Order: sequence, then C-alpha cells, then structure tokens
Amino acid sequence: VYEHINLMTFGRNKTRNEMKTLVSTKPYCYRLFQLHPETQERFAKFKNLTTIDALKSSEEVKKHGTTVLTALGRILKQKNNHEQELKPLAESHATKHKIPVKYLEFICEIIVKVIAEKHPSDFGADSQAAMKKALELFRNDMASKYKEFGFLG
Ligand code: HE5
Repeated sequence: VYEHINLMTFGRNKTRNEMKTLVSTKPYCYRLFQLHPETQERFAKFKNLTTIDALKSSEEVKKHGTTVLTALGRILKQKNNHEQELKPLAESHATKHKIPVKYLEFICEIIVKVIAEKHPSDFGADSQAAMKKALELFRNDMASKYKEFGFLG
C-alpha cells in the first residue's frame, strides 16, 4: 500500500513534501472545522475564529495544518515502521488533546478529498483507494496505541 502511494501517486519520496504543499499553498485546513465544527472545540486557540472567512485567512490554522500534515507525511513514509513516530502522537492525542478516532477519520477523509481535487489526473480511483487504506492502517495503529494509554477514543 505505501509503495503504491509513493510510486503511483506522488513519485518516490514525495509524499511528505506533497502533503506539506497542500496546506502551505492554500489554507485547506479550515475544511475540517467547516464540515465537523465539534473538532474545532478541541482547539482553545481557535475559539475566536467563528466564521469561515476567519478560518480561511488564519495563519495559525494554516501553520497547524502544516504541522499535522508534516507529521502524517513522515509517518506514511515509514511504510508501517512508524512505531517511533506514532507513539508520541498517539500519546498526546490520547492523554492531552483527547481526540477520538472518529476525528482522525474525519481529517483522513478530507485529506483524500483535497488531494483528489488538487490532482484529478494523478490521483485516480486506485491511488485514492491506496491512500485511504494507508490512512486506515495509520488510524488502526493510533487506536491500539490509544488503548495502551487508556483512552478508548
Ligand atoms: O502532539 C503533538 O506532537 C506529537 C503536537 C502537535 C500536533 C498536533 C496537535 C501534531 C504533530 C498533530 N496534532 C498531528 C496530527 C496528525 C493527525 C492525523 N493530528 Zn492533531 N492536534 C493537536 C491529527 C489529527 C487531529 C485531529 C484533531 C481534531 N488532531 C486534532 C487535534 C489536535 C489538537 C487539539 C492539538 C493540540 C493543540 C494545538 O497545537 O493547537 C494549535
């Protein structure tokens, strides 16, 4: 699955940069909050952003989107040997931010959607399916780590 994503979708070694570009060029990250407002409530520092325009133009939201996708891109690049990278992420999301697995599912869905919109000819059904599968594996591992940290997500 991971090999497929690297080769078919982005070319070797491009996954992380590509994901970074997605948020650094345009603030796509507002979409999670637009589609699933309950996720925004987890961010104390985004409480003042009450309109879509405010979310779209927020440098803070954009910066956080870059942080998130950079972390996720790094994990995907490990091709499942991601224990070291995943653990601190699972720990903070389980014990500190308390982010249910459902919210991870929301963001993964949006990532696939945005890449499909941005690269319609390079990200066909096969690539989308491979990316979805890889993100599903990521979520499963997050969920089992969550349990180790005593968070049922
Ligand atoms: O945990 C960290 O580092 C290990 C802190 C920075 C960070 C956060 C914080 C990173 C690297 C990620 N998130 C990564 C990440 C990958 C996935 C798929 N996140 Zn994260 N997050 C942080 C997700 C998914 C996800 C969904 C939701 C609703 N995440 C969140 C929420 C969330 C929050 C509230 C925070 C801490 C607050 C913050 O940094 O605000 C800017």
